[in-house]
Amino acid sequence: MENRPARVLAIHDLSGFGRCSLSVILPILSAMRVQVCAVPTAVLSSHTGGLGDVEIRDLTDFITPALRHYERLALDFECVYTGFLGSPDQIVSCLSAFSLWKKALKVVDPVMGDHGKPYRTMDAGMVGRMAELVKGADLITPNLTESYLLLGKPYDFSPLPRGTAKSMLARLCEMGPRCAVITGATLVEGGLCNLGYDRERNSYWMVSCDYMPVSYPGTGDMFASVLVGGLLSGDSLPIAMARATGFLERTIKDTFSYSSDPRYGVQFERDIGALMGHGVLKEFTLL
Ligand code: PXL
Repeated sequence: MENRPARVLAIHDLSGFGRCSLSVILPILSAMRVQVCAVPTAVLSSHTGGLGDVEIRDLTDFITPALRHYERLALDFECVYTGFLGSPDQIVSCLSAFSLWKKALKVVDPVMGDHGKPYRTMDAGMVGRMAELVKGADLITPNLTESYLLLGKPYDFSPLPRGTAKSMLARLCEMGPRCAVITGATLVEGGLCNLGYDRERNSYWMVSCDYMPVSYPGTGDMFASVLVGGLLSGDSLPIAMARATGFLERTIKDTFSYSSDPRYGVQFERDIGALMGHGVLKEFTLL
């Protein structure tokens, strides 16, 4: 019997500075006793969120040959986890990873935008291709902006009534995945929270958190990584959501207290030990 930690194939970019994508996914999942096999889709000197001219090397032609290598090695992955993708070809490679590792938990973080706006690299064509990837996923983790993009609806800045939030979750799951988690939603009835839905159980969940008047890049990557780590360690969906929300709330508050440059990301290094024990679990409730 092969006794080893759970193994994740992580297809994301590597941004050197600014604490996002593989720079946070690798340490977080390792701290949660999960092995990460990183397939970088591009290497960037930093994230693209306001740090000036970024050096970028696209690695689209690396992804499929790397997957073939893992196939030759007959490697098993318990999870395939995709994030920021720069071109339709990269999405095709992610789809081939899904068909190579059919039994893996397929997690798609459909990174496309934030604060009501798509990122510069996201045109309508890419949004359509991302929807194809979402179709093949078991779990998706869009923020509110990405949820509206996937649903083809204009962004609405007003707080969501509970019923609207539930129908958005249900419609995201009608696109294909069994589970959807919408991050950073503001509810009329309950402030800032993360919302989840499991289509097979028809259960809706929410985890609330304190709002800080600041926005850091990479928080979606950090949230989805803790969520994946929790699920691979046996957490239920609401418990994994509570674990991820608790860790993000703790690290965001700590970072805000140091008044660092928000573009430098969340200072999770001091708190990462919390992921090795029982974590910073929040309360979860039914939505
Ligand atoms: O965290 C999302 C993300 C991933 N990768 C790159 C980014 C961003 C967000 O700005 O710029 C390169």
